[in-house]
Amino acid sequence: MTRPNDSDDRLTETNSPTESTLDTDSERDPLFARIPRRDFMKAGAATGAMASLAGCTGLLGGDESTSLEDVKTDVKPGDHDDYYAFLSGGHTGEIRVYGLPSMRQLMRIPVFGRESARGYGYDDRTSEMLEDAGGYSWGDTHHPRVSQTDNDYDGRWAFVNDKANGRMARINLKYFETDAIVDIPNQQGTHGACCLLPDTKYVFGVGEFRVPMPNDGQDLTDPENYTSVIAAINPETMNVEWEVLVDGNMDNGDGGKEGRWFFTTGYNSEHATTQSEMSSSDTDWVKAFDVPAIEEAVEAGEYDEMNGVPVVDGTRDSALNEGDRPIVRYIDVSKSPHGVSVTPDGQYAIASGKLDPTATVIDIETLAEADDPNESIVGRPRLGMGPLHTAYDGRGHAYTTLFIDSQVVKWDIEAAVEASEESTDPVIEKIDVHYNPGHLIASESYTADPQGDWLISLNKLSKERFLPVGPMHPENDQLIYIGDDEEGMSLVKDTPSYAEPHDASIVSAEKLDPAKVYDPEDYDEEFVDTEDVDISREDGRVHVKMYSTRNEFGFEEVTVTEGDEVTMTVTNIEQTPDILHSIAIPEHDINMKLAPQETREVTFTADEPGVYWMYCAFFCSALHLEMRSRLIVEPAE
Ligand code: RUQ
Ligand code: CUA
Repeated sequence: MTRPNDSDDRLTETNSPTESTLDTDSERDPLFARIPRRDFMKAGAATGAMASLAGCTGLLGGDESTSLEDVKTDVKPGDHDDYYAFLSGGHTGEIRVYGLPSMRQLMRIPVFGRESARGYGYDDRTSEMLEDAGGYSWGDTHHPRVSQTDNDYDGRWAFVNDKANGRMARINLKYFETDAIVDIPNQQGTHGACCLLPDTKYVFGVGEFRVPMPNDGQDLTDPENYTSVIAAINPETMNVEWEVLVDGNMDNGDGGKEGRWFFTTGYNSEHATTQSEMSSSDTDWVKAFDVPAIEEAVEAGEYDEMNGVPVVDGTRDSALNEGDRPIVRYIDVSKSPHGVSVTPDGQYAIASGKLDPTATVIDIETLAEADDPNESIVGRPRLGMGPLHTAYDGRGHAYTTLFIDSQVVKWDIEAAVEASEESTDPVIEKIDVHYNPGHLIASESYTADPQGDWLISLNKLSKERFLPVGPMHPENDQLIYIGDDEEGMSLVKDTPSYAEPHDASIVSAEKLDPAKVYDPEDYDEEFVDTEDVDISREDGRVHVKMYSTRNEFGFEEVTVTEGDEVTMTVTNIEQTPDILHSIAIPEHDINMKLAPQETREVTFTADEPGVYWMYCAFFCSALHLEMRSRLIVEPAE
């Protein structure tokens, strides 16, 4: 198999650090003058109308500044929150669902690891899914992104990456459960996860770790042969449609709003393998992927197939980057940028400096025409130490976490475009957070119409803010009110959290419509009603079909023979929401959650003769403890 860039000079050339081509102020001023000023208020007015239609006190119009006294900050017992927040769980491999503004944890959704309360990874369907996706027992979730249609949340799915094993998962928001995982070929360390908008045509997995391609034991020691790719995943099928090979590695990503551009930050333009070498150059890149141009290249067969995926060469010197429509534009930014996010109006991509105290504002409209993509850099405000990620309120402000300063800085985007480079003038205010924030997210910040009221700062350290619980401290997710431009940002709540939220998406409650019970049409397992109970035996295989309901299983006992392969198909026939059962089988490492109208199936070998009380692990009624069935395993003759 040939490498996509086999004959490419890139393999022998030394990638000397690109010189910074940031223009001087005087050179750039004429360009600044050419940039059309976008009216940020437009989006705000639309949101305001929507909020009043919804009659929801928690939703601000994007252009309205509202005092904290006039908004709901406490959610009374029995009342509902205004928003869902989907927080990643980092190396717990899960997603957590919070309500906002209460910051109550409503649910946990296991994604990359088994989880016993749900029986996720215990029944046949979910354990096969985890097995097919590589069979790892954990993952590292960072960036939960919710699907959109027309740049607004459509309630279908959430997606999240696995940085540890190069995977992407899909969560079905009808059931709030993981329904697909793709093990991304040719990619290690899938970091950014984000959608191509306006309609979530692709979910992009952004490859952080550079490895030889194929990573099969060859080219181990020559880092020049290491590569990293972005992967375009079809959200419906979760197939990887194509990948693009790049110089340097990649980190975070975000999609433009108009279906053309996709942005990633990256460090290691040096192609190094040690930390000191990776930060030796003064600049790295934001890469802007021209998606339609890439699609054309794929159509035209201009790729090499690698592990079943068309891989397009987007390295700087590739033929596809030489014509008048390069497929990847490399924009020079200060070294080791971290987050990149597109403004709600789709005009700018803003990359945070991390090692540099500035953010880089890239004008997206000019990117297509610019001979030198560096000409599209239209602002570089000085924000503070350790800028990592940026979120938006829809009123023209950006909010950036300052990891080293332990602050969130609020700044004016247009002022940053007008100001000279490294000016602090665009900074409006800073608020202390506790401590060392990584990501932050504002309500609906990833859409075209952020709500502009709440922001969560996902702080890596809590230090002494909570009761001590041993050497491992909780992290601290702080809720900040950003809806009042006169009074400024207000810290409203501290929320201890278990390791380790990296990013979140905040979605208005009315945009999701989760099911209360399962629809049997939505799964392949056979629904077992009271009249369908059955035990069939054939050649050492036993198939038990039974139901569960308050307070019984379809069989009071099930007798099998040592060595039998047993499949149990179990339906919860309840119609009543919130009445869950499970079937837990002691000493067989089995527990299957059964929500109302849900059927699950589990297959195991009955290899130890004895009596095992299969029981229901959800406290479902007064006779819950009595809800059990006896599994009798008779010794083989
Ligand atoms: S990256 S804060 Cu995935 Cu910033 Cu963690
Ligand atoms: Cu069913 Cu407890």
